Amino acid sequence: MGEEVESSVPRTHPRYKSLLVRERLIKGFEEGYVARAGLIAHGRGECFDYLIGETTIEPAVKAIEAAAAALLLARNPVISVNGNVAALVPEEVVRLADVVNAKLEVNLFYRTEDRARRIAEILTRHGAREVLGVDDAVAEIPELLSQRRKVSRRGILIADVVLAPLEDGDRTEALRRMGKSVITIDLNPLSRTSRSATITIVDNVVRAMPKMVEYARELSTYSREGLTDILNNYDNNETLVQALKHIIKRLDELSQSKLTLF
Ligand code: PTJ
Repeated sequence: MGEEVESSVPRTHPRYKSLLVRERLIKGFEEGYVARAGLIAHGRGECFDYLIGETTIEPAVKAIEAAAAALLLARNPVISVNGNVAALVPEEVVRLADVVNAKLEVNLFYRTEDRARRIAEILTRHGAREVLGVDDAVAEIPELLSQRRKVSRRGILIADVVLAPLEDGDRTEALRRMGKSVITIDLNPLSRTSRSATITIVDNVVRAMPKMVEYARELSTYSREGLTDILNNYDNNETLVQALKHIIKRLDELSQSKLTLF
């Protein structure tokens, strides 16, 4: 995760880690680069994380592996960065871009030029050599009305694989219609994004991103055939089914007092 934030939360608090993540987003909001709706989106994510058990489940590990393979195989991979991602995992997105040789592009649902510039500055501070999507977001994704339609000609417009954590369903569908593979990270296995992405990692971005870097490093030693095998054996529908089954089983066990919550 990014730089430490000043926190009034005592380290002994049982939900210390989760509260620190919240504070990081609040700080990003106060600094003007996390959208107001980003705070709400995070609350929705937290709710699903509770149901999942705040851990990286097996279907997510499979999706992370497939995602790393897809990024390594891509001709023009792009990592799309919004306000929440910049607040929570700036260092990891820069590292991942390095390992898989991807471009970094700021792409915002609630776009303002000020927010885009601030996010690019954060990525640069964490070591990014180039950040697209600020002054060069002059191309448009067809049939998309939100501000997310504004993309770089050298980035998302020509990408074959786009990693877009915490994405919205409309853009995922629009990118798929353009023939691109979309990898998303979304704690909600029922969201339109989760359902329409090529690869859905049902996990918290703060756990999934460091794991993606790890897997990408390991898989970067594989042959193209080895990576293609991983990708061909991946089934996104099955991943979503398994994530839902995990939640059902967990809630069933909790409701019979077979598990403790934390
Ligand atoms: O920075 P901007 O302007 O691009 O805006 C970003 C937000 C996130 C506000 C915007 O994309 C948005 O409104 O997203 P949604 O439609 O609320 O979707 C966010 C999805 O991410 C929801 O399904 C949440 O459950 C999920 N989510 C929230 N926090 C996390 C998460 N998934 C993984 N890790 C999280 N920490």
